[in-house]
Amino acid sequence: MRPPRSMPNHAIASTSIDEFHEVLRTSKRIVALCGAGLSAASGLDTFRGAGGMWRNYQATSLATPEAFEKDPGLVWLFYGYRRHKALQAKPNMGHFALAELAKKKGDGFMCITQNVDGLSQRTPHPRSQLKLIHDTLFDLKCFSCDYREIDNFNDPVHPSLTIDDESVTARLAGASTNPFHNRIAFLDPATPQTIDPAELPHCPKCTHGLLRPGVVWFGESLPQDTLKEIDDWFDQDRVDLILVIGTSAAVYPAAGYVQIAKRHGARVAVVNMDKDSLGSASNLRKTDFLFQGDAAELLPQMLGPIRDRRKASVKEVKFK
Ligand code: BV8
Repeated sequence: MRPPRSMPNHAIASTSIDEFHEVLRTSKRIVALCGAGLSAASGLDTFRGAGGMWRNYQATSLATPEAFEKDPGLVWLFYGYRRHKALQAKPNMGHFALAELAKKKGDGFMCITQNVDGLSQRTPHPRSQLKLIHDTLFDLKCFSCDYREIDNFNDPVHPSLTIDDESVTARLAGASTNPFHNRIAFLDPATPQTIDPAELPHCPKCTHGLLRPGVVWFGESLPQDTLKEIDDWFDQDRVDLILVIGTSAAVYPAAGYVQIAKRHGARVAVVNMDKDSLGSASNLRKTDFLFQGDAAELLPQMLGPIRDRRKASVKEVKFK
């Protein structure tokens, strides 16, 4: 009997870890799609809920080229804060469990991450099996020319961008405590810029362009070489399982990989604190799985059978 339309879409998905282990054991090709929830246990904000706000600014409204055009200093303070937090943070057992799965499965596993925090890279996760589709906080690029600097872990990234509470609060003294007012003020050309752009880091190549965080902003295209690597992996053969981990799966094209995996024959296994807003991972089938809870706790249990405990290392990989 088909469940009535109103029935929540996950009601029929399995929550049995034993059934999942059976599927895991027999799966040759597995893909993971990860979001901010994977790094939540490492103390990093997510984009939804409280985490979605930075100092009364909507995080997503600062993650756009228009915002940088309008007030590069404000956007840099936002990214300076996130770089600092990410550098202070440590990969959690969820990141390490995925690294072990990657080592065990070799080319049979690909991890697509929307996260720009660099935590997966700080585990022994084979780099060729880790796809950074929104790039990273730790690359810098020129807003005007094609200059790109990789692996810049300076904190602060520039003397003008000290992110201690005091100086940021001083810099943002003019901002309202009401996010709505800030959005309006943001659109108002008369609103003064937070930091004089002359003070901000400039491109060493073209000298006039401002350096910007090397992440993919809304409205910007994703790294084509990475997208091609992902498509090539999908086109090699059927896919048995997609792990949808700590993501609201609402930002595209990333969220589209759930459907692509299902079209390649994959079962879906969702790992999320929240069982309702699952975005493109909604409409779970009875052959799919839903594990509600903290990814850092659930992933080691879920991937236990695959992980070779003797060799399982949780040794963090230091920055270069
Ligand atoms: C583009 C980097 C075109 C920067 C990011 C199709 C339909 C509709 C819209 C579009 C479409 N195609 C394109 C669009 C527009 C747009 C888009 O998708 N908009 C959305 C809002 C509708 N997409 C774009 O603009 C993309 N570019 O399309 O360009 C183009 C093409 C050619 C040429 C020119 C242009 C670019 C999108 C990338 C933007 N950059 N990040 C930065 O980080 O600052 S997106 C950013 O937001 C993240 O990377 C991520 O993708 C997204 C946030 O989602 P999550 O990571 O899932 O985080 P969230 O907080 O939402 O959810 C956390 C989840 O974890 C929750 O479910 C929570 O319950 C759970 N959770 C919390 N704690 C835990 C947990 N789970 C487990 N354990 C826990 N402990």
